[in-house]
Amino acid sequence: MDMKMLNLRITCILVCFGLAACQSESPEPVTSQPLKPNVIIFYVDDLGYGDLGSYGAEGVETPHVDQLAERGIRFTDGHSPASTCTPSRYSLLTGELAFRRDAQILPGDAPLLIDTASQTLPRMFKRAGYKTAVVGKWHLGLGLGEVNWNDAVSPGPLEVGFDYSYLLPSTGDRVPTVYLKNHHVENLNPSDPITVSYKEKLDERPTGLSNPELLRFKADTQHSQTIINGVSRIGTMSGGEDALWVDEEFPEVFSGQAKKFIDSAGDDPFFLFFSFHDIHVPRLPHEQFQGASSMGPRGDAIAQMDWTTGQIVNYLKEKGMAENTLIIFTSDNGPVLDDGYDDQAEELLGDHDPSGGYRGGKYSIFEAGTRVPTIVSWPGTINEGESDALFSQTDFYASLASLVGVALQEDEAVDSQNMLEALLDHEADGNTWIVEEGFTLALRKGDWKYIAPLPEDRILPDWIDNKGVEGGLARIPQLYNLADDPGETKNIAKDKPELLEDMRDMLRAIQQESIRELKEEDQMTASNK
Ligand code: NG6
Ligand code: CA
Repeated sequence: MDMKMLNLRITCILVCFGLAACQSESPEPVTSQPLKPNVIIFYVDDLGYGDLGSYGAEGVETPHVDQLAERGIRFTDGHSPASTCTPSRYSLLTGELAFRRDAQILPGDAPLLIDTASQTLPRMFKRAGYKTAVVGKWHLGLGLGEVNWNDAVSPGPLEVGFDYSYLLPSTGDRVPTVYLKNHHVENLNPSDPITVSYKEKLDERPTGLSNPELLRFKADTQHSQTIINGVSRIGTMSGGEDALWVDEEFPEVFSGQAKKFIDSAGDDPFFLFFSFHDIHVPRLPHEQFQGASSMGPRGDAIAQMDWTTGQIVNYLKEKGMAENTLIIFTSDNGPVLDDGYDDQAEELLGDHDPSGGYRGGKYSIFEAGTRVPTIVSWPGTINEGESDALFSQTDFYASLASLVGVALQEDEAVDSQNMLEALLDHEADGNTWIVEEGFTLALRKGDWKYIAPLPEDRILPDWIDNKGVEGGLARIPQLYNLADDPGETKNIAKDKPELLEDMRDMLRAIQQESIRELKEEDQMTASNK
């Protein structure tokens, strides 16, 4: 397609259908025939800004993902909502900032965090006629508390808008280490029921503390409970022998599930939330990827993640669906090396910089906590290239609603801004400001970044200081200019009292009111002038 035709197509998507993103009373689509491409969100776990070939990685190659970047938009200022998993996933799927729900890293026995009565990203897609599925890591809680894993586990993804789910219920390092298919544990033998406890030790299986000689690698105390597949995990579990997953099989199992779901959608458009376990700990790549990088298991897990992406993207190509599928590829938070297991991530790093030149990483309020690789690909439709547009994954909800012609309800995705133009055109502007979260909040406005002091009453997990990551937390306000100081080394709060006050007030206002309300007030003030 020549450039003129391409621009015309993007303009038509934005003008003809994008109007729908304005909120309305009606939950129904307000346009007659918006484009309805399939949408896949590839959500990698803990992938840092510098962890892909196309973002400067050393020591590992990522050809499949790099190809998406080549035939798409490669963003340099795209952000996960938070620097840990649960709050990021919560904001992505609800369009609401996670601090409003006080969403923190959830234990493996936590109840479902998302309100089943609320609108969600998959529900929005269903209103547009999509089939929806989540495959992979969930970590948003399941059930109502005290889950009985031998019975139907509910509420979960099916109760918040997914038609199909095939889950790793919490994280790879937390029990239960079983797959949950819709409401039920896969391959469960009823005569060998599962019990899970995060409080007491269930003595059927050895733990890392009692039997360290059985471990493939050493772990910290929190990760030293039940041993499964030679690796100790957080929490204890007994029973369920036939249902236990084998970590090395994740790529085959999850990519297989994704393909099955794609087939099952038939002629309907689909939304697939493909949520990787990679490159979270424990990093146990399949034999095929062992040694694929020069960085040991962490690098090999990146290679495995790349292969898995390729499996699904190539499948779309084989089925002639590539040009009708919008792919978003990104990560839930920044990178971490030692996250509880002695897998040599630090020792074998070489020249690789997982944070890609930014400061901090997972758990951090500095940029590398949330600035993550972000790629959008939709061959033949979008204006490909590199984009420095600022935006947050919280904005995907309103943007995608706009794309598929769904009008948002008044209380739906209240912090999500329609950034569709930026997602489709590398020359378009991004958001004026975004919120970042990492145990405290930060506000980005252009190149300015204000980090709020750590609240007095905030209790941090006691392991946080041992991660080798700079948290960026302080009891005093911080202000940085990322244009001159991308590494956030010079706190200029004292030199810019007025700007500091403006940004502090803005962030406080966001804590009181939703971003949508604030933007509407802004527009009203502007139109009254
Ligand atoms: C922490 C775990 C860490 C990881 C993290 C969740 C300890 C000491 N650390 O509690 O290993 O599991 O939770 O990571 O237990 S996330 O990417 O899902 O947010
Ligand atoms: Ca994560």
